[in-house]
Amino acid sequence: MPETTSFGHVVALAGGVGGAKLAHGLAQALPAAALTVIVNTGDDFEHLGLPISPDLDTVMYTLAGLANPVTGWGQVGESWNFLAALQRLGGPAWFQLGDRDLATHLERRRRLAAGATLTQTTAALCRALGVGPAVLPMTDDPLRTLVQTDAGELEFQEYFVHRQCAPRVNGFRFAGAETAQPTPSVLAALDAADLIVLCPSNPFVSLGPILLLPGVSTRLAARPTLAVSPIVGGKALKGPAAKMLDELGLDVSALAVARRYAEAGVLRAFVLDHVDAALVPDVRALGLLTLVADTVMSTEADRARLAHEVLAFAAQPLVAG
Ligand code: FO1
Repeated sequence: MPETTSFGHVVALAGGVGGAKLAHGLAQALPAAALTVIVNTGDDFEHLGLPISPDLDTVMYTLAGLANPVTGWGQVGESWNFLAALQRLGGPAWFQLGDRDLATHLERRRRLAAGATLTQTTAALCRALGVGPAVLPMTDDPLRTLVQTDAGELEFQEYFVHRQCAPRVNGFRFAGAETAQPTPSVLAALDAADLIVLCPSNPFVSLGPILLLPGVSTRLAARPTLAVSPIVGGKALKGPAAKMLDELGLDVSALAVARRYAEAGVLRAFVLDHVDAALVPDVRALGLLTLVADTVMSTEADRARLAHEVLAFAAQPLVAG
């Protein structure tokens, strides 16, 4: 039974697997109607003629209790007949689409082709899978993350999955950012938020695209907003965040992430792991409140525990203060 809290509404901003885990913890700690998860769509791409929204699906499967516990993406108990058959035909198998997952992409395509927006499509898929909290794509417009590397400018999934993050990164470009708008539901959720949580997602490619949408950063700056570090002990728990920080000439530390958000003016508080407790004075010097917690979410219980700790912390200095 979710515990009621003093929060009217919590909005979480999430990208891939780490973000989905904290969103799941928040979903365990809050009534479903009190949580909205805004999700990055910069990683979306078309593959085999299908619209793939990896971060939306990772959040949706995680909140539905269907996520593959080993990879964090895709579904648990997946079978791979489609992929094997595709490979036999000489088709591209570098992006692994399981049989169950394939149904998600086909159904998404059917709904989009019938004229539904990505927001409406995501809501329908989430409803069908029993996901309680609102899961919102950051935009219904095309916005695509391009990774600028020593091997040229690469589409995100080409960089991330096909080349396994091997090329050296020197920047990012967000194609479509000039025109992409956050959806009205995203802006309404942010306007109604009593607390905004930046989940432990990659600050460049997972949360970066959400923050650059018009009106998002100003709303974050005007609300109680905190971030949970995706870097623990100088390492990313998952994904290329640490490698990107290093290749961009930044410190590979939780402090560098706090600094990035603080410089963007979007943050009041930062949550860092016990192993990084020595960084607290430097994070405070950025003008941020700090919470030191066990931020590593190895089990489902860890997700709920961290969510409860974050909510309890935020109830004091960020909302009442
Ligand atoms: N990540 C991989 O590392 N390899 C894959 O083959 C892969 C397939 C895949 C299929 C569907 C989906 O929703 C996600 C998938 N991911 C895969 C994860 C995904 O590409 C990344 O986690 C995100 O884009 C980064 O947040």
